[in-house]
Amino acid sequence: MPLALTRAVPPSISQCELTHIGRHPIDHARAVAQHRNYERALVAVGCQIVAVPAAPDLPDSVFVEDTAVVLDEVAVITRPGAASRRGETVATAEVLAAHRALVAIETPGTLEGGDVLRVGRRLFVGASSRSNPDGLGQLDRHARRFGYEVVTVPLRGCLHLKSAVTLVAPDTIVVNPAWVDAGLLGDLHVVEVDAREPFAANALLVGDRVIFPAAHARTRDRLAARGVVIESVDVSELAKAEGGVTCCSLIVE
Ligand code: CIR
Repeated sequence: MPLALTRAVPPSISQCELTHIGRHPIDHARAVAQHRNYERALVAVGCQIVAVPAAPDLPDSVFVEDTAVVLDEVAVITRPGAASRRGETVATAEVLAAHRALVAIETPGTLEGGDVLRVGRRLFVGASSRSNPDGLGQLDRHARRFGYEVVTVPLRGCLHLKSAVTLVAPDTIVVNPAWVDAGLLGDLHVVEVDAREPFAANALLVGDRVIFPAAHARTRDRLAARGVVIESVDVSELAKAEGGVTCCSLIVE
């Protein structure tokens, strides 16, 4: 059974980092309720939840995905590009130490897990404002030992690679073509987001099911038409913090 590491929505979430969207009030209680439903969806797709101890004073700590890249053989603890997020990694490392050998991205490298998309033995890594060439180089050295190839992917206008593209089946991606060139990810089936739903390219594949935001109904219909089985979740409050469905968990297969 895969584990899903999650971390509570902190009361300080309104002070979160924002890069490409404007600031709107976040209802903490509503965000907590949505996060609980998200955890239920993780259980529904077969995960066992493991809680990373809460960090009330770290505004983005719910977005646990960014703190590590978990491979079958090793977990790479990141060094987030956002300085306000660097304190988040210690607790993730402590939890992951029970499940994987650990290595870490060291200064001056930066890397955030939201930039890393694994497709088989290839790790596509977004050249975002959060993940710098030194960080990508360190990931390459760590992952290469286990036979992974690291491929840098240019982005335009979005936070992370997984804002722009994610897997919805082992051979199929959902992509926002305005933010990334899907052709750079190799020979995969491509489902484009509806142009009115730019944030709909962030989907969380677990086993053969996909956790997907309820807000993006048009893209959801496109995915369903391709046979993708969807577990719908309302994550509207977390979206105001520029987070999506991959960001709120770290899946340990
Ligand atoms: C940030 O800007 O770091 C957070 N407010 C959102 C992080 C979202 N994480 C992700 O896409 N993996």
